[in-house]
Amino acid sequence: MAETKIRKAWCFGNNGYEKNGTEVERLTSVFPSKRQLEFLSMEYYNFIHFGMNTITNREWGDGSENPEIFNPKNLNTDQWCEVLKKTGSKGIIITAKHHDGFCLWNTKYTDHSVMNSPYGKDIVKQLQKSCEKYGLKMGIYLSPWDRHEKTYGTEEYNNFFVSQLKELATQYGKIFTFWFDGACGEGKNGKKQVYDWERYYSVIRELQPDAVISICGPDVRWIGNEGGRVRKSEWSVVPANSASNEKIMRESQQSEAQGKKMTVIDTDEDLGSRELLKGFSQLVFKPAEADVSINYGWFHCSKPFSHARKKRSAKMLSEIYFNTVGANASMLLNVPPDRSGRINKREIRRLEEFTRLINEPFKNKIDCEIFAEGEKQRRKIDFSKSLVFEDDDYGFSFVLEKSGEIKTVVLKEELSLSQRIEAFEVFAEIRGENKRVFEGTVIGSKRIIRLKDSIKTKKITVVITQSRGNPAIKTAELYG
Ligand code: FUL
Repeated sequence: MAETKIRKAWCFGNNGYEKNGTEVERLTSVFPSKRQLEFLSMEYYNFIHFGMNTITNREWGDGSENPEIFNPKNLNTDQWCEVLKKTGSKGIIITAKHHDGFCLWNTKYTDHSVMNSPYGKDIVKQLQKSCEKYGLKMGIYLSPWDRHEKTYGTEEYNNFFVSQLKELATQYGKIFTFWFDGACGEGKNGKKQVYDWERYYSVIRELQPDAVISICGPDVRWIGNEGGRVRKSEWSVVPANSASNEKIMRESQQSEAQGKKMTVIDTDEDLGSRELLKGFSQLVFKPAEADVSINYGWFHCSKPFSHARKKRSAKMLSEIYFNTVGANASMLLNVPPDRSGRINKREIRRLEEFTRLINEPFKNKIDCEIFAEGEKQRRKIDFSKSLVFEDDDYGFSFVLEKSGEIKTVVLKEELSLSQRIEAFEVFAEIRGENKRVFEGTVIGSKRIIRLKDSIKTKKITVVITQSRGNPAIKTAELYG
């Protein structure tokens, strides 16, 4: 970190990697779809795990639960939306059906639903209305694995699943994601289902063309754990088979008890470096999403000493936010309502503190001039449109009117041109010398750089040291 000389590697040698050429063209011709870009702009949104398990204090029901026991007395989807909207959410994904097969909507295809419970109302419909009222998007978690449905394990189940999917895709307004869990994909209870994924996907593409299909789907990549961990470099251009449904199902939760252990990830694992991609002919754009729960369980648990009830602290959650949203991954935070049907004070307090912590670094935006720094020329820019580097540009700098304290730099890559940037460094001018204060790898949809020590400077320079073709920055901001 003691580096004081700006390394203009992108212009001179690109760390030994080709700047252009056929391989670079191959990699940079993998683009996000419009629906993926729209999804990426959400950054942070919530899961609501709610259903039969909330009543029985379980994480995985077995499908034999009697709908008679489902009667949340105070269920209020407006309250969910109010709490989540206030704490920064952009959308809510509801467990319309979890593995136990109990449906939260008015479905024609099974009796195992809210409509046959004493509660008797369509919860997905209520949530749709509340989301519209509070300006939130709605997403659907529909568990492929169904422990109640008799046809599970036969071809007939695919028809059943498609019928349910069609109901959800046509009667509940615009859906931003269909979230297909990989859990127990290999089947348990002696039944193995051959899922007709392609058929599910074509139904969604036809009925909800703007929705992304997540996890066991082509658009959003499960990060591979449920503890909010991300890799050192989270790539969005990856080999097609590194995110295949078979792999996801193998690595997903395999038993109720295993829920406790779903936090492991190899943070050095390489999913998208040039060395790796060279060996793969089929590449896809598949950005990462980290799903994590506010407690250690996914469903609200009212048993005092249960592991599932244990809290993740606001501080811990805010670090997960900076390491996901701030490092090219989306954050899907689960906030489960309690058995009365409301989000509990216990969760609300932590959410409020979490929001305070994640907003803290962005209170003081620094107004300054920005210059593209080239070997031959220096030109003023303003990010009203993206900065696409010229061949001799090595970076860009923020120039303050007078020396000020800098704590945070936020960068976004222009992903409509693919993910190009592989390495970058940040320098601060201190007593006339450029001192390297940060070095990183990917930028992607967003990179939040919290500088270790707050720095007093008049000039911050961001240098791109390695890139696949000319780097392209969408926005760059500085905070004190
Ligand atoms: C897992 C499921 O088994 C959990 O119950 C939860 O729904 C989580 C989001 O995905 O695979």
